[in-house]
Amino acid sequence: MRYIDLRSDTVTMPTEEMRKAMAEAEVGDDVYEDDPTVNRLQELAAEMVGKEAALFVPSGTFGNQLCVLTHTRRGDEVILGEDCHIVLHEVGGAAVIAGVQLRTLKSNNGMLDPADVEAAIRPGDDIHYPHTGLICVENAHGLGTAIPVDNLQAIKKIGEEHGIPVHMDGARIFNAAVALGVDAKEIAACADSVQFCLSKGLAAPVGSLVAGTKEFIEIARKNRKLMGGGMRQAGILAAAGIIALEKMTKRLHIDHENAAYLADQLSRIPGVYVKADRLDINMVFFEMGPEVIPEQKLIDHFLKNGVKICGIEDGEWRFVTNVDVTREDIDFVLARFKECL
Ligand code: TLP
Repeated sequence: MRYIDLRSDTVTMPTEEMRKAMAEAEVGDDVYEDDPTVNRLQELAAEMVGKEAALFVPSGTFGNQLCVLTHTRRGDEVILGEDCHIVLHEVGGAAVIAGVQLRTLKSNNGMLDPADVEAAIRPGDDIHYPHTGLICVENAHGLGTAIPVDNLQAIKKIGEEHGIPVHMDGARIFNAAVALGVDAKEIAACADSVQFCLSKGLAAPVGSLVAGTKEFIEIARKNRKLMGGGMRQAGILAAAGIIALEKMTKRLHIDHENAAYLADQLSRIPGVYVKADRLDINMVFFEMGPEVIPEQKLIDHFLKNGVKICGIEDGEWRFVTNVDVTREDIDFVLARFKECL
């Protein structure tokens, strides 16, 4: 049975072209740096975000944690937003893997105030303080927003002034680029390292990239091995990733348009409160009390009709559009939603 899956953009299936490229991929042992397809993916990835080098890693979580580990020393403090993926959805990995503590800041729909970032940097002259080792930003933000480049530039400048590197969780950097109308390079230039995913809206089955200077990537390569992420004949996966970067980045605007359409239609339903200020990418967030439709009733009704959604998180529903969801699918979803009222 075909499902319309709005749980995330991680649920997309590889395209026919990807499956063919995977079957035919030339491969080698990537731990020896011998896999020509991985090498090609890494070169393309570095070029697309304007960095010297890139490294293929198993997932976005892996890429973020690898960068935290590579930038910091045990006991360091990392400054980042309280609602970012590294804090909320990475199982506390930064404490386990890098042994760092997270100093969370309030965000405005994902955007940090540069003044707050600067104020959170620990002075170096007090024996009690941890060392501030890293600042992390996220773009596009998981709250559904694209963070403006000037905000990121201001944070990068503060990092430079204090000798603190900036890592960007750019899981959806190409969505952010579309939303902001800029090249992904411009966004990535606001960070020393960037992680971005092939397996979100870009439809590749597995994988993320970490990009930065050659020197940073060489240290990250060793740390990737330490973390168990040396992947041998990974060209099978990289082949899909190349198509993800070359082709699928060009169609993300369709997912954004579909999300805007879905949001507009949902907002017309009494009792549904769409988060209109967080509609920059392919995500629609809304609140709806149980008196309108109880949570489990909506989930069950959708599932019975071939639509998958996640339950409420932090008081909000999230519907995510992706390459496998058409405009007709959205009309179908809206019709099922209304009949559930
Ligand atoms: N996000 C997933 C869930 O983990 C919440 C989703 O469905 O949105 N950074 C950001 C901003 C992300 O949204 C995600 C995945 C990751 C990192 C982690 O990527 P993976 O799932 O590849 O580890």
